[in-house]
Amino acid sequence: MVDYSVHEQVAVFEVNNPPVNAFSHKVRVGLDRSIDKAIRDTNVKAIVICGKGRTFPAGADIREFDQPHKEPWLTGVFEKLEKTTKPVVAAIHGTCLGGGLECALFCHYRIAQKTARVGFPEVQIGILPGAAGTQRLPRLTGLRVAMDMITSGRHILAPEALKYGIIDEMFTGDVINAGIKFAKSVMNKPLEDRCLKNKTVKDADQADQIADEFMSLVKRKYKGFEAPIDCVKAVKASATLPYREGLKAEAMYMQKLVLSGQSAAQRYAFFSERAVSRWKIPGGNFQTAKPLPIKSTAVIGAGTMGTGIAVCLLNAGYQVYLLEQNQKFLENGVKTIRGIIEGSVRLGKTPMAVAQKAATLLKPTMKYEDLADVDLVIEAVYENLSLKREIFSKLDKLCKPTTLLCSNTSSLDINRIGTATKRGDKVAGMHFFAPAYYMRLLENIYSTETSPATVATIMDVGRKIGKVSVLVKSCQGFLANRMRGPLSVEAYFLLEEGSTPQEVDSVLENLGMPMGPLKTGDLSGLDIGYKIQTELAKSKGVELTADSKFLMGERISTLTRTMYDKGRLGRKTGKGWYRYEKPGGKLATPDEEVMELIKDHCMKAGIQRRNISTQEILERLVYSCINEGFKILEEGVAATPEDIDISWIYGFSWPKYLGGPMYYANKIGLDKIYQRICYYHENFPYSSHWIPSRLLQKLSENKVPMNQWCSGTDSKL
Ligand code: T1G
Repeated sequence: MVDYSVHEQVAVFEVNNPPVNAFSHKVRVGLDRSIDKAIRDTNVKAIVICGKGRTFPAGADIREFDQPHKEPWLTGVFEKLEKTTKPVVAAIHGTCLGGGLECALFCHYRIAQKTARVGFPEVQIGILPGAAGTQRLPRLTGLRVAMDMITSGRHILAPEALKYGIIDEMFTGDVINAGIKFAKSVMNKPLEDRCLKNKTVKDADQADQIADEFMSLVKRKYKGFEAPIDCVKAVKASATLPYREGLKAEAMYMQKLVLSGQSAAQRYAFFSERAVSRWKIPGGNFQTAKPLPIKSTAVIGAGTMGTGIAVCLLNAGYQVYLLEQNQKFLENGVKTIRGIIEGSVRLGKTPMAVAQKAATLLKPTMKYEDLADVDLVIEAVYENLSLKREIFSKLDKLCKPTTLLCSNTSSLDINRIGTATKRGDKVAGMHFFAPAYYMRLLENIYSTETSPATVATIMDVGRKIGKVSVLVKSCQGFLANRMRGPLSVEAYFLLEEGSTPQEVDSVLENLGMPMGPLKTGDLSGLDIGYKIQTELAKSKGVELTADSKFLMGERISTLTRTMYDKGRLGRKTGKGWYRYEKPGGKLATPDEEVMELIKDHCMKAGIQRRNISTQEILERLVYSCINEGFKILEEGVAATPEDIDISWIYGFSWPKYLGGPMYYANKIGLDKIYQRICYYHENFPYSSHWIPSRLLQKLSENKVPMNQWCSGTDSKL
C-alpha cells in the first residue's frame, strides 16, 4: 500500500492504492511503518511523499466511514511525520484532496506539478477536513482563503495554490525526481518554522468579521446544508484558540457531522453519481461497448432547448451545425448562443479562449444537406411525434450511415421515432433539462433497437459536456418527467381540496427544494399544462369544461383552465398562482384574487374544501412520486434507485442532503410509505398514481434493506 525506496539519502514513500490512492486503513498502517523505517535508517536524510499512478492521495477512504474506527488514525500518523528531524516533502501531482492535502500540510515542504489540483472537498460529503485541515490551512493562507476553500470544497490549480502559499514551488516532469531534487536542497535546514502548528493565523484579529461574513454567505448559498456552517465555526477556531484546542473543536464538529443523516445521504449521492455511469442494456454494458468518435455535431431547432444544447457542445469543443427553417429564427438562435457564452465569460465561468474557439465551431445553416457528414445529430424541435418522425426519416436518407440520430424529446417514445428510420440501432434520446447549458442532468434514452455502441457514445458525450448522464429505457415520460407527474397533479388537487398555493409550495421548499410546484408552474407558464390537458382530452374525443372532474375514468383538475381563462399564465403575465411585481417579474406574492378563483372553481365543481395538514401535503406530493419511482424500477425503465435519485438531484434540484427520493423513502421506512400509499389509494380511487407499486409492496413486506435493492455497497448506506 506504500512503496518504500531510498535514493541518494532520500526515502521515497509512494502511496499505492488505486484508483485515487485514498488513505484506507492499510495505507495508514503502511505510512506509519514507512515513517518508522525512515527515522531508523541513519542513511536517510530526508523524506518524499507522493502518489503512485495518476494522483497524490485524494483523501480518506470514504467507503470506510461507516466501518468501526481502526488505529492508526490519520492525525496520529501525520503528527509523526511532522515530528521527524528529517525534512519531509510532499511532491504533489493529480488531485491532492481532503486527507491528502492534510498530509501535505503536516509535511515541512510542498511542491506541486503545474497541472495538479488541491482542495478540501469534504463539505460536499457533509463533513469537514477532520485531520487538522481546518486548523492548518488558515495558518498558511489566512482565514479568508481557508474559509472560501473549505466551505466551497473547490479545487484550485497549482499556480493559485502557489499564490496563497499552500505550495512552496511548482515543477514540471517526473514527480519522484522533482521530489528528490527538492528534498536534497533542504536536507540540513532547520525545521522549527516549517511546522505549521507553530504558526499563527495572520488575519486572526478579523476573525469575528470574516466568520460573520462567511456564515451569512453559506446560509444563503448552501441553504439547508449543515456542514458549511460547522466548517466556518471550525476554521474560526483556528484564529481564536491555541492549536491543540482548535483541534478539539474541529474533532467535535467532525464527530457531529459524521453522525448526521446529511453526511450519510451526501456520501450515498457521491457514490450514486459514479454508479449511474455503470450502465447495462441487453447486449452490452459500459465495459464491453466502446464509444464511437464524435467530432462534428448538429442541433436541429434554435429555440430555448436547441440553443442551450448547442452551447454545451460548443463549450466542449465540438463543431455544431445549428439548423433552423428560416433566417430570422436562425439569427435569433445564434444571437442567443453568443449571449449565453458571453455572459458566462463575464461571470468567469467560461475562459475567453474557450469562447473564442466556440465562435469558430458554430455553423448556422438552413440546409439539411450540410448535416450529411456530421457524427451526431440532436433534434430539438417542439414535441410532435409526426414532425419528429418526418425529420428523422429525412436525416436517415441524407446523413452518412454512421451518424447517430438523437432526439431531445422529453416524453415521446424513442421506439416510435426510431422506426421512422432504417437505423434504429443508431437512434436514441438525449433529454436535456432547461436551461440546458446549466442543469447537469442528461437523461439518455434507449429503445429496443438502440445498440450498446450508441449508448456508450451518448454516455461519453454526456460526460465530455460536463453532464451527469443517467440511462433510461424508453417509455412515456421516461424517468424524470414520468416520476414527477403525480406531484403537479396532486398540487392542483390539494388546491381544490383546501390548501393555498403558498402552503403547497412551502412544504417542498422546507424540505429543501428551491421552488414549490406552483411557483415552478408560474415560471414555465400555466398555458403549457392547460394545452397539454386540452390536447389529451381532444385526442380521446372529449371536450373539457371548467367543471369536468374526470377524463377517461381518471380524476383531473381543470384549475389551470380557470387560470388560463383569466389570463393568469404565470410570471410572463405578472400573475399566475402568485402575483408578480411586473410581467416577467420574479418576486412571488400571495394573491387573494387567486384564492377567490379557486374557491369559486370548487363551488362550481361541487368540491368540498377542508383544512389540510402539512404532513398530508408532504405525503401527497412526495409519496405519490416515490410510488411512481418504484413502478419505474419494477418495469426496468431505471435500472437502479441511484439512477432515480441522481435524476432528481441534478434534474429537479432535490437536496443532496436527503440523498434523493428513493433514499429518502428508505430512511422513512418502506413499510410506512407503503401503508400511506394504500391509504391514499383507498381515499382517491380515481387517481391511478396511487395504485401501490408491486415492487414497493414486496420490498416493504419482506423488509428488504436498501443495500439489496440498489447497485452499490453496504458501506454507503
Ligand atoms: N474514497 C473512496 N473511494 C473513492 C474516493 C475516496 N476518497 N475518491 C474516489 N473514489 C473512488 C470512486 O468512487 C470511483 O470508484 C473511483 O475512486 C474513481 O473516482 C480526514 C475526512 C479524486 C477528483 O472527497 O473528488 O479526506 O466508481 O470516478 O473523475 O479530512 O474521485 O470506480 O468504483 O470520481 O478521476 C475527501 C472524492 C475524503 C475526494 C477523481 N476526498 N473524490 O475523480 O474519478 S474525506 C474526497 C473525488 C477526507 C479527511 C477526510 C474524485 C477525484 P468506482 P472518480 P475522477
